[in-house]
Amino acid sequence: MTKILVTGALGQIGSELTTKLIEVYGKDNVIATDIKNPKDNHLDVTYRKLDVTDIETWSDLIKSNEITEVYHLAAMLSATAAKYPLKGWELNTAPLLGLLNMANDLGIEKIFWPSSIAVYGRDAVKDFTPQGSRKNPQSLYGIAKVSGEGFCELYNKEYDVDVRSIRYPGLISWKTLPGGGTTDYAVDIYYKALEEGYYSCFLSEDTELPMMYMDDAVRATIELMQAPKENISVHSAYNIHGTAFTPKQIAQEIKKHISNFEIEYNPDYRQRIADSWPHSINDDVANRDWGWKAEYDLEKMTKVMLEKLSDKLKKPYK
Ligand code: NAD
Ligand code: AKB
Repeated sequence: MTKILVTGALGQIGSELTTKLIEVYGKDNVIATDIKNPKDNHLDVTYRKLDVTDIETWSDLIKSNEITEVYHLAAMLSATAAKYPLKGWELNTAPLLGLLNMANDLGIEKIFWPSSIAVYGRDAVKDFTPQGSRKNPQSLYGIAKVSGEGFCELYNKEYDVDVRSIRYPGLISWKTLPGGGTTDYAVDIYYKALEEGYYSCFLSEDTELPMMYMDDAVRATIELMQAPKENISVHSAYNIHGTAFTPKQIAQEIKKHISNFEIEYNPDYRQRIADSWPHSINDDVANRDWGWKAEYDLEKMTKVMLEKLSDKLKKPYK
């Protein structure tokens, strides 16, 4: 019997991934946790307040609920981690190491932990970055993700912990707002296009970054976790490709639906982080090992984002 615990469940990915896990494994087999108070829980499932830096409470929760799979999503994203490096480092590294360290003793059969395209830095191949391209990130967040990937590889090789990971690109969704990332502009822009018809973008017009629609990201996560163990050849984290575009290209796509939409470019501190990341990702290895293939490109995603957000915000645009 699979019993799942999700950390950071009220965040951008957690909100949608937890809902999908409930659909796949049943409401009685999923526990959502986050540092937020129970009154902020919007998920229809058992919720426990948990700070993942408190390993003892985390371990008690896993033990008492006979948890077999942990999806560890709690983290600080790149832009916030650039502002609070010490806190970012502590949250993004030690809890993962703590979880891997207690996995075998607590009978955890599988762990999912997300990495990021931020592991690549200055010396990586920029276009369709291959799985094995050089990882010397220039952001604190990227350095923490490279360390996390190292922990996963170590605990898999030395202690046979079944931990699986994906290097998510920037994720785009309409249900929950992103929190403190460099790719957040690609969500904000849809809100502002509908609400104000204008967007001031914090990245320059030609900054190309790898991106993915949330439905693809959630599906990738479930497919990786359900893949047979013997198919998994990467124990650091898999590259996955969704789409890739610049602020100018997404603005042009939005203008096809909202013709008077206007954008200006006012790059800030996040530009340096974005400049150090790949433009697009090669995911041949994920495709070979567990059949990964994205379904959403910029055109299809823009159509869905505008339709869903227009309903949510009650801002008709047609
Ligand atoms: P998010 O910021 O939206 O959510 C993180 C959640 O963690 C929040 O709900 C927050 O309350 C919670 N949290 C913060 N500190 C905590 C603590 N000490 N204990 C428990 N919970 C705590 O982030 P997200 O976008 O959902 O990202 C989830 C994971 O995916 C992270 O590891 C992130 O690095 C990774 N990732 C995200 C993206 C993206 O575009 N969203 C891309 C690449 C990788
Ligand atoms: C961020 O911008 O920090 C995230 C990521 C790509 O890891 N969206």
